[in-house]
Amino acid sequence: MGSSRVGDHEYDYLFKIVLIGDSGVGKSNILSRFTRNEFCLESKSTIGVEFATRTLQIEGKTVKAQIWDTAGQERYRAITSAYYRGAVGALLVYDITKRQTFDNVQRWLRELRDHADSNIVIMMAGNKSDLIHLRAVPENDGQTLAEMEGLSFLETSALEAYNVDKAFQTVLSEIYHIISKKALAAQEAAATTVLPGQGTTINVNDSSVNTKRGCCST
Ligand SMILES: Nc1nc2c(ncn2[C@@H]2O[C@H](COP(=O)(O)OP(=O)(O)OP(=O)(O)O)[C@@H](O)[C@H]2O)c(=O)[nH]1
Ligand SMILES: [Mg+2]
Repeated sequence: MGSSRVGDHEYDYLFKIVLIGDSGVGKSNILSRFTRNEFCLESKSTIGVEFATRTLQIEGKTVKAQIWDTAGQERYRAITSAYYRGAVGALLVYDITKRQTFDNVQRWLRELRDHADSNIVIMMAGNKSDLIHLRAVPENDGQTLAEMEGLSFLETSALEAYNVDKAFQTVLSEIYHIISKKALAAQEAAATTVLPGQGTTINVNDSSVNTKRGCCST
């Protein structure tokens, strides 16, 4: 399948990824670290929905990751169905210094089950791994839960830029593998059933989105 052209950028695939998790776990800083290599110690709670993109190479393909971010706090959250629509990956973040944010992971998984595609690829991230002296969730607890729920898992630090790229790269590679397998299956089906093959481009509707940016902006 050929490349798509959007603006000046060429890419083979566009994948929408959503950030979820309790308020204050570091979702917006993970996003700014990954897309702009920025970190902000005094960031404010997100209001509404923001997104940012980064294009990278996955197994020789140009993949544009479009990452959506919203507030963890219920009252600030954008309408959930629109947020999850078209998402092929999710980064479910908790804070290793706040047990409650880990206990709430199950709630976020339920929300994904209710609103997102059932094949969505999920990475759980235990963020703020730099705050070792304040640790309230052992890494092993994260690992165990991830295995139980069939999720990928990494501890990350947006502050130290630790495992942030790896977390996204892992999700994007996994999505790419699923998509390319599907494309292959579709090709095989087309060869045997005379039906036209299925496309492989993942499109997301990016209208009605607030794209406010900037560290520590009010
Ligand atoms: N030490 C440390 N602090 C972090 C890290 N990531 C984020 N923070 C801090 O945690 C606070 C909350 O970070 P945000 O990125 O705004 O959290 P959020 O999940 O987007 O919060 P909501 O938008 O309210 O849902 C800020 O003060 C950040 O500086 C990290 O890896 N290490
Ligand atoms: Mg935020």
